[in-house]
Amino acid sequence: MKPDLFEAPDYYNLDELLTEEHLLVRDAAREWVKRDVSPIIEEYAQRAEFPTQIVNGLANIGAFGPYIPEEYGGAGLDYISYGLIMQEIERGDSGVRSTASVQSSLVMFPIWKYGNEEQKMKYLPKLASGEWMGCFGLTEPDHGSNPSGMVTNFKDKGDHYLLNGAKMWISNSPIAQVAIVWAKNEEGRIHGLIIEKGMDGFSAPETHNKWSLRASSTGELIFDNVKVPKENILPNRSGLGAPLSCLDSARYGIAWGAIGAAMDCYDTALRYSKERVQFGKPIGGFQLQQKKLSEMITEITKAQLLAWRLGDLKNKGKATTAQISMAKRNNVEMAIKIAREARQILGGMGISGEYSIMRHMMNLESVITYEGTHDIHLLITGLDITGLNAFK
Ligand code: TGC
Ligand code: FAD
Repeated sequence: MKPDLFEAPDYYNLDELLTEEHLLVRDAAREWVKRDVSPIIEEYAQRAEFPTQIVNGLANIGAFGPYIPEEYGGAGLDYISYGLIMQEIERGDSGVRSTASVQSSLVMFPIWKYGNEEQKMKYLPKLASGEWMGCFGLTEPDHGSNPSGMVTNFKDKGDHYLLNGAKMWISNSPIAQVAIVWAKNEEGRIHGLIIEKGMDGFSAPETHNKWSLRASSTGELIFDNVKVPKENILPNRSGLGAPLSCLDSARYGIAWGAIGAAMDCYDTALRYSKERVQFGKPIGGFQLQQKKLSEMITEITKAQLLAWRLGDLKNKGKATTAQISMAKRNNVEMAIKIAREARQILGGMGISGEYSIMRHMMNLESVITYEGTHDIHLLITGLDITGLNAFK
């Protein structure tokens, strides 16, 4: 892979909206990605392998639980810092950002928000340091966009719960020591259970043959009469709203992360367009290529503004689910379109692993589907503005 020459675009001087702490956090993540992710990521993606050696680095830059209080091992940062970290990591690779999103928003967040003090002290510091990895099991083979129909269930057996069912498409599951699993009790009420690797009847086989997020480990979660200690239930919230609130936090991070992937594609294409000569001049001098590049920087700038304002609202506790949906949907689509255009600017070289663009493009095909598909987010906006529910 070519050396990482990334220069971040900031067309509207948005750095002026960031605090000194935001800039420090962002720059540390940026440097780490340049040093420890860019040189190795293409090779791991080609081999379809998660680079486990980057886990410590992710912990060191605060990517595991950026907004979790320091007393639980988190970084105690605000939501704009969290977003900036996700942006920088996804600039390197969406699969690496996935690992961080899941650990922070889908594993640490529910334990922090819905767990008791013993659970927080037992799990959060280990997850923050990367000593343990976690995963989040909501999606099932027959219930993706409609998780309320889930069939994974647990029965009260007196001194323990008995868990049965299966989850699929679970990021990090093959490498995780801990799984937050959403399952129905005998009354059909959804609860979160903390499942640990090694429990009898629990397995997490890896999913192979992905063309997307190849450097991220994805798998299933299979529960065959798993005896779950009663202290492993998350006591402080039940119902579908519990997992959906975790998704709010992860979708927020993706809205920022996708900007990173787009910035990397734009920056690569811009540099290439100034160096690649055809018909006696750099291709960046042709109007058709300038149109592509100008539209890219315009869309990136709009996405940056959307993310910043969303972060501002989130810091004030005012960001709504529908606002988060809009930003996730817009920014991922923006990134995928930019990846496609950037690939064309590189001509044949665009499909080569020498450059990051094709990897970003393939990764973004998952990002536009997971954490709520593009269509589902449109319908969340539709419900919010009309008051009419297209899901019922
Ligand atoms: P609905 O009737 O709307 O809601 C059910 C209950 O939940 C409450 N609620 C929320 N609570 C907190 N936060 C939110 N964001 C909430 N949204 C809804 C709601 O008030 C209600 O409460 P109550 O008390 O009345 O019961 O639910 P629905 O069944 O109609 O579904 C709505 C829909 C379709 C929007 C939702 O199911 C949905 O978002 N579906 C998409 C599923 C999804 O995004 N799955 C993601 C799986 S995880 C993943 O992809 C990880 S990828 C990780 C990575 O690698 O980065
Ligand atoms: P479906 O729900 O079957 O949707 C198929 C199509 O139908 C989509 O285009 C959808 O938009 C459309 N559709 C569905 N319902 C409607 C409707 N009401 N109106 C209009 N159109 C509709 N899940 C987890 O729980 N944890 C994870 O860690 C996780 N990681 C993932 C990692 C990867 C790489 C991938 C690909 C997925 C991951 N997922 C995870 C699952 C992901 O959240 C689901 O794939 C996603 O929610 C969509 O579900 P589905 O694939 O079953 O598609």
